[in-house]
Amino acid sequence: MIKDIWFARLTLTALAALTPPDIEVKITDENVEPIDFEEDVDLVGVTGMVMHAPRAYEIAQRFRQRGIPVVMGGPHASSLPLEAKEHVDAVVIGEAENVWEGLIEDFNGGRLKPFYKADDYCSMKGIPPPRRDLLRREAYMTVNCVQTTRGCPHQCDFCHVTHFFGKTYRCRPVEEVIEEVKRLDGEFVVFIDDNIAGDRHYARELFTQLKPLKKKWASQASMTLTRDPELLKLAAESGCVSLFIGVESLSSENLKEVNKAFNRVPQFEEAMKAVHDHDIMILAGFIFGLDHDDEGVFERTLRFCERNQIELPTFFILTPLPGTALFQRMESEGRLLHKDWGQYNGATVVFKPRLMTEETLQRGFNWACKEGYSWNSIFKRVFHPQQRFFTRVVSNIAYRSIAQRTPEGYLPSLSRILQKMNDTIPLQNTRDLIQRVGEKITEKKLLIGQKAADTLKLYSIYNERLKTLFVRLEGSMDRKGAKELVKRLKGVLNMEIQKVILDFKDVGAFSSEAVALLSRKGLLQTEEGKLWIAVNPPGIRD
Ligand code: B12
Ligand code: SF4
Repeated sequence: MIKDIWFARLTLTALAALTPPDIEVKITDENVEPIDFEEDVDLVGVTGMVMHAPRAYEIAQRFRQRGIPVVMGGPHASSLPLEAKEHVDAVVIGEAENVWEGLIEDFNGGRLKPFYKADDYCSMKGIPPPRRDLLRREAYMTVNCVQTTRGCPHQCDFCHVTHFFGKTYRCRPVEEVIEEVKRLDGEFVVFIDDNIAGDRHYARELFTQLKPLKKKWASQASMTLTRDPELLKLAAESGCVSLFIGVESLSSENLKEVNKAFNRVPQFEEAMKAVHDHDIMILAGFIFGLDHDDEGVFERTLRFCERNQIELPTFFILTPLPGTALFQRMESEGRLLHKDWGQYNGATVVFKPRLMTEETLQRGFNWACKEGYSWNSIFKRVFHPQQRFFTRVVSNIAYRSIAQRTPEGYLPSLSRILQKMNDTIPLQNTRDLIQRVGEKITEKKLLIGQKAADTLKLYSIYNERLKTLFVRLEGSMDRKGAKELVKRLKGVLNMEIQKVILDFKDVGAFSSEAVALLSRKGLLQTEEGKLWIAVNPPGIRD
């Protein structure tokens, strides 16, 4: 049987390990077993991410009805402690290491406080090994989950990690990690860090000391690791077999807007290749619905995954999690649809996207999940010469079984057209080009030096709400390029697009024939120094 739950979260096993040894602890992970609400217990602790909040409150209510006090901690309760407190007796805000023992003493003395928050982040030295013995081992692919660091040096607007851990990036002493890993059964370990290579020196030391243990491991890392050949090689030599990498978006504008510009789009293909060259499998995360995403994003992203043979693409719908900068922005812009936390699960639209409707985003996401794990797409992604072909196939089959539960989706009708509207047009004729300033250029070399180029690049983005296509042009335009542009525009104006705005600001040079053609078609106006024009139906003049 392929298990849905791949590995156990460390949360409750870590908490159990912090509990004084004379107290009996039982863990119930509702992902894999039902809760016994009649169980004879003195104190209940619940945890959960934002999407688990409604269920966590329900569980709390059931125990409190029996007079059993409930404590809640974890990402949701830490972001919204006042809300959580309405449902439980005490809330632990942030890490438990420095407060859990005190809380238990207070409980034993009958003076449980409403909130517990440590004055500082805990030391990573001497953290007791998690109580894996309390888990139903057979329910998980592995319980060998180990944490080596907490936090992340970056601060992406949509991510909860830096909000939770502050700007700290703390590392456990390498020898303690190694001791813990040595004691684990089996050869496979999951490092559940958010960014295992956030501190280069620490990662170097960790990987070096892992090498002799001959374990295989998986973890998460930011894209910066792909630009560090030495560290990547060391990771592979130390047993790294797969990495979850947050690629997030193929648009530099999107990445800049969410404070993730350290993901450099022009280097993505190279980055994926660098990881593959070390036989490391890639689980790549992509977010749909960012402010520069139009209807073309779903297909564009999936084709990128296929082209780069990304073994396990994972798609998420942008989700403003409470506590994040993204949440604040969306709330202040009035774009949150509701605060039904159960739907803040990364698979449901909970905000108003900028360039498409909620429905288009939801259906497009559903399409990408299903199509991404269609046999056709799996074949394109898994057949490559790197090692572990069998693992690639088996994990794709497992992901496919999850993806198939996604509701029906469809590829937005304009998707193909939008891809076409972004195809570069090569320059055919370099003679007779006139720079925008009016100077004639004859030398191609000069051309390139003068901001013109031997291609015409199109950056097209469609706003479904305004039914408007914005096309920014960059490079040089000869007659052939102008003709091709006219042809493509005629094609789009036949569709539901009502308006096209062309922006010629970045066209460094035009041929006189191109200017004549565009002017005749009513597409180019240069009056008042403006080099842009809006085209409205009935559209382009014949
Ligand atoms: C491993 C992991 C996963 C694994 C989970 C495996 C599993 N079987 O559940 C996988 C990869 C599957 C996963 C998936 C998802 N994850 Co995740 N995941 C993590 C990660 C990296 C580590 C979790 C962990 O074990 N931490 C180690 C323990 C020790 O820390 P902790 O849980 O925070 O617990 C400490 C305190 O919070 C506190 N505490 C916590 N609970 C309680 C309860 C009580 C009673 C008390 C007293 C204290 C307490 O005490 C602990 C010790 O200090 C965290 C990031 C992180 N660093 O925590 C993200 C994180 C939890 N995941 C997150 C998200 C969003 C998801 C997804 C929803 C992503 C998606 N859109 O699909 C899915 C949901 C999956 C699901 N169905 O539950 C977010 C949650 C944000 C939020 N505010 O809700 C986090 C914080 C990452 C992020 N980028 O923001 N995830
Ligand atoms: S790099 Fe990853 S873990 Fe770090 S802040 Fe950004 S999304 Fe979060």
